[in-house]
Amino acid sequence: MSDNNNKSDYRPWIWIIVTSLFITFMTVFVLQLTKDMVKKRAVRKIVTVEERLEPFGRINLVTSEETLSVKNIEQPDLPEQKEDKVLAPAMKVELSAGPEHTIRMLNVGPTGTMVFDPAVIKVSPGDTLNFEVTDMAHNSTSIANMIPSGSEGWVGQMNQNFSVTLDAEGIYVYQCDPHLMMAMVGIIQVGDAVNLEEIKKNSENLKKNFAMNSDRLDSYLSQL
Ligand SMILES: [Cu+2]
Repeated sequence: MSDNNNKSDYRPWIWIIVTSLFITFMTVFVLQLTKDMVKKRAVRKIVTVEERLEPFGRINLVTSEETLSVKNIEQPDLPEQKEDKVLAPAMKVELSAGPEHTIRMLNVGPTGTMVFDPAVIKVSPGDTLNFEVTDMAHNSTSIANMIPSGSEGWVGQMNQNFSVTLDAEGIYVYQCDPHLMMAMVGIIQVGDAVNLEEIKKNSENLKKNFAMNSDRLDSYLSQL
């Protein structure tokens, strides 16, 4: 009798343990299922242009003996990026009227993402170019071997409007330092394109810095 009593004393405990195990198992199962669903949703989430194009990397201008060369420093692995659409067949750029011209720095512009606008401009010797930081995190720096010989070029500070007056005739190619990898470059032609051949030659080297929009510079040059 006492044996039977002892046995029946254990029964509720066995049930409690079995039930607890079952509840634990079900909870883990449901949690895992929810996690998977959330994961699948996150993958499907649409990534905005801004999220894709957050500034990354860092470009420094390094002075060598005679020329400045452009180098990438600590270039991170790039996320998969969509290329901008290839531009329509190039229209030749017209001479801009007046002694002053504004070039805006944009995250999204008429010719793509991370662009100067206008990206290609033709002006007269002695004209002034006003760089305007319409969007943040941009600057404009001339590229040493891609401006007319004898010209000093310029180095614009980040997030600051500034002006440059260009007297020497020829083509000036400039870049936005943080977005060179995305081919954020621009071209100013002052008077005649006397250094076009040299610019075309040196553009091959510059293009090595582009991780995307690699045809952008050629497209700009074809407008001259
Ligand atoms: Cu920029």
